[in-house]
Amino acid sequence: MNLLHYLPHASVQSSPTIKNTIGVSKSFLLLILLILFCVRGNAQYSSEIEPKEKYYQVKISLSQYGVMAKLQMMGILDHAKREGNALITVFSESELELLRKAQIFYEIAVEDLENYYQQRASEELQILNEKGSKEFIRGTFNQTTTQAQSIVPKKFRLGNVGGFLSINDVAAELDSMVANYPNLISKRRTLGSSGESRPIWYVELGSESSEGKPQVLYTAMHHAREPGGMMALIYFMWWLLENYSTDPEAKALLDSRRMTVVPIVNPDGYAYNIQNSPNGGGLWRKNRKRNSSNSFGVDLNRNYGTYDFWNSAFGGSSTSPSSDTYRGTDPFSEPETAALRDFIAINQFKAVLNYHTFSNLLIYPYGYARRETPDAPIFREYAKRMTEFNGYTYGLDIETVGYNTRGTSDDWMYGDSLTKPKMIAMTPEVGAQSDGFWPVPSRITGHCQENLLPNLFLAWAAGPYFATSYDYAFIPKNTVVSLPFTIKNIGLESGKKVKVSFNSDNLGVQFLNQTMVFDSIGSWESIFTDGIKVKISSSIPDGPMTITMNVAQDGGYVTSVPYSIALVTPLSIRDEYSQVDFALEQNYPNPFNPSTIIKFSIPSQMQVRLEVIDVMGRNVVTLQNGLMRAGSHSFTFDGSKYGLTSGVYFYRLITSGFQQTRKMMLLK
Ligand code: 0X9
Ligand code: ZN
Repeated sequence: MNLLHYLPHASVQSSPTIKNTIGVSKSFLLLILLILFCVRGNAQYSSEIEPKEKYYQVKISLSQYGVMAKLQMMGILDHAKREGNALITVFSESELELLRKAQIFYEIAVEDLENYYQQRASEELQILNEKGSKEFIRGTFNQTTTQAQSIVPKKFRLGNVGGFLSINDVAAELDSMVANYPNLISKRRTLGSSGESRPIWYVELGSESSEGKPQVLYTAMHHAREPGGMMALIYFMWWLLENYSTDPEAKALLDSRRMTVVPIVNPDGYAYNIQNSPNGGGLWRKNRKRNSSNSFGVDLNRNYGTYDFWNSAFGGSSTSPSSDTYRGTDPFSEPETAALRDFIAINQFKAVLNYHTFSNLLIYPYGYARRETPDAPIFREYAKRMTEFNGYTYGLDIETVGYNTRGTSDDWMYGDSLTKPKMIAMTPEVGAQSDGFWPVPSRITGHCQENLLPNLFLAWAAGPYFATSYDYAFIPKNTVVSLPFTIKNIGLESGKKVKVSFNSDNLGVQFLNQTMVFDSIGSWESIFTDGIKVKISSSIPDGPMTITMNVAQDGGYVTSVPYSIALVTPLSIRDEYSQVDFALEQNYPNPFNPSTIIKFSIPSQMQVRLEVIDVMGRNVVTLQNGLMRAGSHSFTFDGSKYGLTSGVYFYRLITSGFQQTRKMMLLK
């Protein structure tokens, strides 16, 4: 990487204008203009005539009566952040005009945001160049789970647009991936053309054996001023490719998933920004469609169908062509969104991430309404896992960005189940509030790193993917006990022959059976079992200890989770005269409705825990947890108290000398 590349151009060359062409006759000029106009082919797209928009960071006081509702209905919010009783957001000059018309008062926080970004980046580049430090530019971010995940791919590089790769750079990167790893990535292909006839590229990652395997889609740059998402995807691709031969996770993913990447959905807007601001900082958001009213651009993330989403009564996009969130004349009126729609129709994507920047968020549908989807449990679970390490805030639009949005990619990709299969669609917003649209170069790599795990996770989730859980238990030594656990397929496809195994490198741990194979576990199905039997030698001291639970995922990748237990010495002095032994009886009646009796006996006074759990292994109620006298005991379990549905439940007795689980059935 050559740091000189990052130096801002010494002087920005001004393009030749009519003024420079002194001495040429007027009619000749007109002719040239006419030719230029026709050669362009598409009169709807023309960037020459329009004066460049100016962008401001604006502060709007929310103490103005009804201002939030007004803004929402105008649909012009795109990057709003609440700070105390004010809203900080980015508006163009045209949008400030709309605010004035609507009599909304605002304060200007940053006068020329584009200039602010450029200054900031060039100052850092200046320092970096003096220091000659490469490491700094690469940034560091180590909140990843595996060793391999924490290492920046060798081939990953920054570009010249304020540290971001240009359109040509992206093409070169994709082609270089293909040249280096021809068996792991398809050639750079085109899924459609932009309004100004630029190709919208995609590549497909996956080894030969991934043919026909679950498909997942990644896109970036619906918005021209948000190159951070594109960088995160280029980084992700290099990571997979470079680690295929050494890292089991990279290998398993490339062998068992098909990952399609569309790095630049809106090439016209990005080209426009690069043309106007070659060193980064350009703030154009939309595509470059010439609207009939002589303004430019449609917000591609407000232009998706269905009609009902696009036209939602809750607002969330603008009908003013000059607004940055202009929705266009119809759903899919734009060639870029139409191309993605058609591309999705001929594929079978299970899940998708549509990258945006910024605010450290992970957003899921619906955007058009203030409510979650029927798949809220899936979205929540995924978002929770995907943000576990990067700490992004997740939720609905209104819970994250704070406004609702209509006509977004996610609502259509998820919610239109008539024209294509349902996709689990989410939007990461990369980078902190202070990074803004054009983070300084030293921050870019960190942003890519912090989104690697979410990218990997979603690829896993597109197929079968298993998570295990258990309840922390105390178990006696020198006794055969069963280890209860739950295995849940949190992936979007069912899995076959799923192997779970336990191991410990402690010689005092003796497994009677170490492995269980589950023939088939459907998507989102979970199975509770206590089928693993273990005996722990009394030579191991009392206290907490960990054994490892391993799940063989798709492609042979093994995920391991620690299973923690507390070891206790079984009561050695049994009450010699005790008439009773340990026993947990079958409940009566069974099946039951709504209540049943659970009886057990213990030979001496001891700590006892008796609990009811559901098939997912979740605790329904702990009926007893404490010291009890020797003899038999009986508890009534009343299912109606816990709002239970009909089905199988378990009750479990755990004491320092004995442990057993039994099944019972609630039949309503
Ligand atoms: O407003 C947008 O389009 C996105 N924010 S941005 O600042 N990058 O423009 C957020 C849209 C997210 N909505 C859903 N994915 N539902
Ligand atoms: Zn965006």
